[in-house]
Amino acid sequence: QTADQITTPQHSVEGFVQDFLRELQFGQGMSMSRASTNDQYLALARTVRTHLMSRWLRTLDHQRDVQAKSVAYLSAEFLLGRQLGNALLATDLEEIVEEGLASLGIDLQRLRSMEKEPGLGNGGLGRLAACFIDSLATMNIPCIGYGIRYEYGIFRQTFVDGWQVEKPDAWLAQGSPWEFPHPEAAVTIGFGGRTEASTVDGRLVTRWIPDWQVQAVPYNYMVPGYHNGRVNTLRLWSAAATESFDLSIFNAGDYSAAVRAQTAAENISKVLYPEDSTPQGKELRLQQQYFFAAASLKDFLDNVLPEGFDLHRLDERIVFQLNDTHPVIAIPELMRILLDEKGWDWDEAWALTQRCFAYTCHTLLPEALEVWSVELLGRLLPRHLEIIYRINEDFLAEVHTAYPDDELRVRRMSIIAEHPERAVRMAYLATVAGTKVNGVAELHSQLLRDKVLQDFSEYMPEKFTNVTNGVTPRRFVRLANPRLSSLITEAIGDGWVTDLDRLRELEPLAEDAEFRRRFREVKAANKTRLVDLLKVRDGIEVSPDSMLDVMVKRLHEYKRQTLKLLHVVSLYDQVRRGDLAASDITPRTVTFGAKAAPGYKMAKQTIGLINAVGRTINADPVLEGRLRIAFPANYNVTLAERLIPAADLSEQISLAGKEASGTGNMKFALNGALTIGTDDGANVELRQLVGDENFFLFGLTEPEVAEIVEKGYRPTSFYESNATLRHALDLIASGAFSDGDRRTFEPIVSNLLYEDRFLVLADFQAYLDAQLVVERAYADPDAWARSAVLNVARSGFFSSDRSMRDYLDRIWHAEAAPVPTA
Ligand code: 26Y
Repeated sequence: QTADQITTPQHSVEGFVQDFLRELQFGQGMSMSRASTNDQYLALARTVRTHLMSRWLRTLDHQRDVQAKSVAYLSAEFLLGRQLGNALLATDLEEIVEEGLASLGIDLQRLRSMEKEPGLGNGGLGRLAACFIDSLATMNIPCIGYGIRYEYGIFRQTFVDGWQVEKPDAWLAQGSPWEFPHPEAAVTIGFGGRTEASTVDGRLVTRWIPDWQVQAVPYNYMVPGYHNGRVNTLRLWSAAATESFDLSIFNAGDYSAAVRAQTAAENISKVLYPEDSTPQGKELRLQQQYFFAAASLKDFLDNVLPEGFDLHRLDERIVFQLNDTHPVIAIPELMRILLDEKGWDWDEAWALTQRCFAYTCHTLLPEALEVWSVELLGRLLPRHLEIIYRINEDFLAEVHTAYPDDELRVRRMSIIAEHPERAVRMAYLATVAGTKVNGVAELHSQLLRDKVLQDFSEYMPEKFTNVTNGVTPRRFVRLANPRLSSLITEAIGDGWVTDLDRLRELEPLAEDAEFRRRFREVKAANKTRLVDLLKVRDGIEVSPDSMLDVMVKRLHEYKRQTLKLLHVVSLYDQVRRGDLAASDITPRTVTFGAKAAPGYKMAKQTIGLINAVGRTINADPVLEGRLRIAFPANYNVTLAERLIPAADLSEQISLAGKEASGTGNMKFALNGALTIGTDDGANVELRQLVGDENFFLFGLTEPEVAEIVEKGYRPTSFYESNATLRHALDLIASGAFSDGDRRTFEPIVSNLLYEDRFLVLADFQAYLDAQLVVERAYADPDAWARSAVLNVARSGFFSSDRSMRDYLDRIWHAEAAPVPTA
């Protein structure tokens, strides 16, 4: 059957109601009277997805016919967020569904709230991958996303006495209507064992004989373009035991052992690792990485490419984009396939491999650069280790030729580190093997070139480039902020949804008093919506009349949540001392959202401290209506979509030179919050775009930080010379927030006093000063609204559509392939 024969469901209220009832009865097996809300949600999801199905099949047919170059986005994380809203938007079904359900007495919003978001990512990197595949679909670029279908995504955060307690995220438990399993298309992935060299027809051939195997079962997800008839595919792999493996043990009569083997195999895709900056070299993580990298390559070569395709031209059909180092093991895997399975010689295989991969780096922290011990890699993937050694040998010989008198440099550039143990530096491997290496914001790319990968950028400068991150305007403006979207559309039409630069057309309206009034109305309504949600979701009482000051992101020392907290503590302390009248404080609700990696002690302490300070301040009648802390648990994409549109002030206060880009910063600006921020990551570009007068800049610059650190930073000197700071820190140390127990938060206080790796104390005064500027600005709501409108109008650059354009021009060289509509 061809796609043309597929009947598309009707795009009408009556048609929808019929389809929905049919799904409920024949799909879900439920009558209207007996159906639970979850049954209704599942039936709705299945009804909506049928609207995408014909587009999906047509996209696949079209791909086969035109054979355009595709992008394979390899990522260990895809932090998708809820699917229903996005599917409704892509198919233009929002109004029809709302009306149809209402006619049945069902509230669409209620069904939407049933959906558990797939939390298959930690934070920025995973969410970026989700934004990118959304943009590629919308721009009609053939793309396939490859990743892992974790049975448990990022943990669900709860607070017990203010301390973080992690709960498993059983996101699949209530049914998962957005995925399509294909067990018949499973591929087998080997691990362990040994290699065997032999001579065939006078040629040396090597074979890898793994000693255990697992099945990789693909689960397909639809990635709909916005109103364009394209639906790309996201293929996530799930691990299962191989039948033969089970059977051999079963035949030996040990049934229990067979079941245990199955469990061991399934462990590979069981859970997302919740660490996002200190790789621990865990064997299971390396298994996950090879599992999905190898399955994805095999899938593309065997199933996506047409039969008989000449692999020498592989780079004309695909580019594998490596989202950080997590999929980098795909590089030696492609070499292994070409050498050992296809019988190519080394130079031929290496030349092709070097044309097929590109690498994106997302960090600057040295401790976040992934290395795998030679011992572990050799044990799990012996053939790959041999290949990596050979790549390194050839590469170092080349470097030696280029710098014959610089043995030190040659050693520095080795893909194999010698200390503290022999280990493979995955970022170096990716740099050597890829066509391009990119950072994720201008400053970050510059620092990559000048610091992290300096030797490499000197040796092969042409490989290095920048692509500043972006976010999808579909989810983060159109869906998350319907009121602002309507206001914008009314003013300039709806073209901005796929061409975000057009927000520029709003600039003159910043001078229009009526527009500013309506803009403020939108913000106020969004705040009310958030206040209602926080009450129901978390039992938190927030005043809609205060400044909503928001810091949401993973909890990390370099992001400096403690700096924000010291600001709050110092306001509280000044009021307590009588140095500041509570009535002189601009009413604010300081809102945090942050998960800490479960093994990251300092981060978990900080969560405890935020909640402890919140408990004290929120209970203090003197500060009532003036200063509040709100810390809803379990910050995720769904909460972000509610929080960001309501925010007045966006906190982007990382130590300069540490935040590679940030993407929350972009979402806030696009939703009309003003930013208080350091000169770091994409903040730099944001400030240049919106203008100094519409951005609250503070703090040391990256070169200043480097100089202070070079000279020897002494945090106590700031403590000693700044009374406000001293009082705030002393108050925490005194046990004021821990029932008088001085030990509770001692680790945080001593860390700040005696180490302070991220110069919180050095930037403290500058931050307080900047917050005073914020207060003065907020005192004039109309002027604030003018700045906020200008932030929206000038942030169109941060659309992930623009990021995709940059990747296409600078790295991928693929083109749009519009899918013909039926
Ligand atoms: C290896 C393992 C421990 C690991 C797992 C996840 C290492 C890193 C990560 C995730 C990193 C991440 O999310 N980085 C963020 O990427 C964003 C998208 O480029 C940036 O905006 C942000 O600055 C960066 O911290």
